[in-house]
Amino acid sequence: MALLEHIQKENDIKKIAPEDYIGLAAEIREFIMNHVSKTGGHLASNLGAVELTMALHLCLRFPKDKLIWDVGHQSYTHKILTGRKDGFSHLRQFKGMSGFPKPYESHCDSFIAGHSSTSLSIAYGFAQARELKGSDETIVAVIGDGALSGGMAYEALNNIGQLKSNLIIILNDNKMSISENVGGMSKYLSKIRVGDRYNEFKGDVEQALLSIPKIGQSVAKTVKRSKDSIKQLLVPGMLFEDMGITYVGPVDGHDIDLLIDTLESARTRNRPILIHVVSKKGKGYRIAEKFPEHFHGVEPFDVQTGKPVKKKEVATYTDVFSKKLVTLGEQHEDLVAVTAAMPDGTGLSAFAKAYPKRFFDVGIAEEHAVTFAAGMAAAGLHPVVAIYSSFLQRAYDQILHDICIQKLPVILAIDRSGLVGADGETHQGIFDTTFLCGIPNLAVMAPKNRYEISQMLEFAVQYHQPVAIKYPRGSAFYELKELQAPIEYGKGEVLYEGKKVALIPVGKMMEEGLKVYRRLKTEGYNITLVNPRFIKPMDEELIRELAKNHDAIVTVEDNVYQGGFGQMVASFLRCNNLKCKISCLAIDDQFVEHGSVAELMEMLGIDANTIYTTVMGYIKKKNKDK
Ligand SMILES: Cc1ncc(C[n+]2csc(CCOP(=O)(O)OP(=O)(O)O)c2C)c(N)n1
Repeated sequence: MALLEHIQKENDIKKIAPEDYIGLAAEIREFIMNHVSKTGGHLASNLGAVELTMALHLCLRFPKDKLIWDVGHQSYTHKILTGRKDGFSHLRQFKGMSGFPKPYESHCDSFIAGHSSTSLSIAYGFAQARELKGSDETIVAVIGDGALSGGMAYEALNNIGQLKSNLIIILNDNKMSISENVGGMSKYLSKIRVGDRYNEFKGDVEQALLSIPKIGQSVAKTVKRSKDSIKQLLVPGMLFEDMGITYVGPVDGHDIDLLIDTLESARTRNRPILIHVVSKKGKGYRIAEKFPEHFHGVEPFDVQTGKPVKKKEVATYTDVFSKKLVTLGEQHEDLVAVTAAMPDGTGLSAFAKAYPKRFFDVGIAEEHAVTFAAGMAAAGLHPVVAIYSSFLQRAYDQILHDICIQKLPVILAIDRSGLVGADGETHQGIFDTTFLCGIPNLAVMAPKNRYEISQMLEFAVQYHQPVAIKYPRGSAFYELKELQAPIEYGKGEVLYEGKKVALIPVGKMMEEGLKVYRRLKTEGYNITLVNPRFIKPMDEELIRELAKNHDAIVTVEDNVYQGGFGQMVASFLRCNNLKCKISCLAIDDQFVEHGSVAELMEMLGIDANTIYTTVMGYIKKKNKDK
């Protein structure tokens, strides 16, 4: 790592001799491989963006210039070049370095990212601020071809075209989202990729004409005037140019010299420029180049074989959902499935394989996915939209306005609900109860274990109205198999009837709740354990009963307290003058950074120990009162 040793902070890369650039790129790749294979993280996108990031760092002045990453998962080289090499030994771990850009981590990170398709709006914001302040920083947004499938990117392009000053958009096109990219824009880009390099050609023609004595200049002028028609001939489509954004490219994303030249020249133009960079996802690691979708985000793996170090032990909730949906698809021909660029992550690829005509990947377009599903539902189909909880946040109005007002039969399968761990604050699914439960006509459920997610899906198919099933990342709880009472709309289930305290853990928190129930039992205390099943509508009759027969209710959830299940129960007790005491264990008003789920639960006070102490507090108090 001889060259990397010279890089301790931003701009140090400028001291590296140009003949060493290729060597430095190789060292960076090795560094990323070594660390990500141990800690896990985003691999393929980072390997593909090494030369591009180096070129950006060679041309930009940090921290003055602003580099805005879309999604931010490809920013590892940027972290290495801005003095954060040491952070990689604790990448994405509790209290360690984040896997995404964070301004509080470095003054070279301009903006927090994690969700897709935001970079162009942010860059436009920075550009307008620069104009108002009269400053002269260079502003660059790096957006992938996958992220360009998100609607916000087009909304921003629509504005950026009007800009009268410099703004550089790097379109890092590796032909992949997490899976193969989809849609018209993707096809459009592939056409450009195989087309001629328009910009070079334009320059050549002008130069050649100008060199003709006497008539050269006037012919060149005429040609310039008819620029558009020439472009129409040479560029297969002119979407960006027509929007007012100069298109440059395609440029080889692994040719540092060419990237530097292109960037330097783009910086001098007083207008928005889009540089179309073509790169290879997974570049330099053969297995990742071959299977980029498997190496997008990885757990620790063996570099030689590419296989995960830890064997997957039990089925995840996603696996169970995936399998059950295929079975239901066979019985219900109106069932269709929609993903927003996550066919593997959401487990919908199995459905896609079984019923290709009834499966739709819309790209990174959650808002569109939901409204598209609403359209299909209005036309008589029964769509299941599987989206991660944190990404569904951006489709709030679509759920409300397009599904729920009309009571359309759409099943929202909300994966990664609750704490997700290493991806951190942008990805924690800890707000879904809050943002969903205020919407009329929507039922919201959370399964206690792997058997119940299947039951809930069956229920949702029969129910034929708007319904959300939220379930967590990771292994599906397999205990309590014997308790499989049929699902009844709006009804919770009492798992074990006891005294004094009623413990109500929501969904995944049942794992912790059951531990506490069993521990207390061995200590001679018999409490009541309840599975709410429906967060909305809440089983008011059951809560009333529990309040009557217990001294205290303890709710537990991996959602924020504000607008959470506990707050709804507490408010119900209060509004109905029910005298039972209540403790709501939930996430206090905060964003939750990265760490393992177990560490985070402990930190947030929703783990078995905290539940035990809370319940014990009521048991002891009652004994003392006697
Ligand atoms: C709103 C949103 N939906 C989904 C995701 C999950 N996601 C992370 S990266 C990614 C693919 C991005 O593809 P691209 O922009 O081409 O970047 P690449 O990884 O290919 O470099 C997806 C779908 C996300 N981060 N944000």
